[in-house]
Amino acid sequence: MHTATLHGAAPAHNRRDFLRATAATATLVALGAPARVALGAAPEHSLPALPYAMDALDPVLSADTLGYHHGKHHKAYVDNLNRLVTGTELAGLSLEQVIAATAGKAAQAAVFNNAAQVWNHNFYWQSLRPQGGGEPPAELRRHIEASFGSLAACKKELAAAALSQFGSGWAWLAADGDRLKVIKTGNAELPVTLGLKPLLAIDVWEHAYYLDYQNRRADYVNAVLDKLVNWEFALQKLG
Ligand code: MN3
Repeated sequence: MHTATLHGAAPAHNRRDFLRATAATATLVALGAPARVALGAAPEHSLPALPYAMDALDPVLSADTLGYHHGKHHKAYVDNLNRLVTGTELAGLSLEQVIAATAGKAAQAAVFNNAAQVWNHNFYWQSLRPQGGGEPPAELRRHIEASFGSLAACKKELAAAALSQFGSGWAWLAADGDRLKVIKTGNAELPVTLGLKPLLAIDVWEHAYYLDYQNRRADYVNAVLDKLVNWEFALQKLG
């Protein structure tokens, strides 16, 4: 009797789910949203592989943190962006073009946020490297000393920006013409929309450090600056 009840209940439950799913699909079609990517079409934007092994930044950042951060968070931004641009006038544009076309437009906030977060994470992974930190190359050090007085002052300003960013966001080393400066941005905002050239990014969203450092953002930021930051990449970006 018990088994019969379960068997009897299951189809009704499935039918309800089916009706709900059908109604949702009908709503999407009515709104003109693409139900799925056209058959055979490659997604517009892709998730770049990490520039090092998943465990290469351990113990500063664990393989667990990189697995979630790259494989779930970064990937979700890529997937959301592809879903949002497919079938729109933004399809076929490069990531940078999508960001430029949507920045500051309230109606395009979802596209901008996902596109900018894809770009920011692409940049963040390159801002780190195994056995990073330490001394910048001489040419970058000269620029740092001219702008901040010393490497220590530059790192202190980067840490202060990362710690004082209220809620989710980013701390950046950026170039404003010949001058280097430290800025912080909220959520997905990025230096290029402010007319600055980004050199290094530090992700201060909680997903970047919570598995390894819980609420200790300062420990995460200082460990990144001392042990992972990729000064060679910053010099390359300075050009
Ligand atoms: Mn992140």
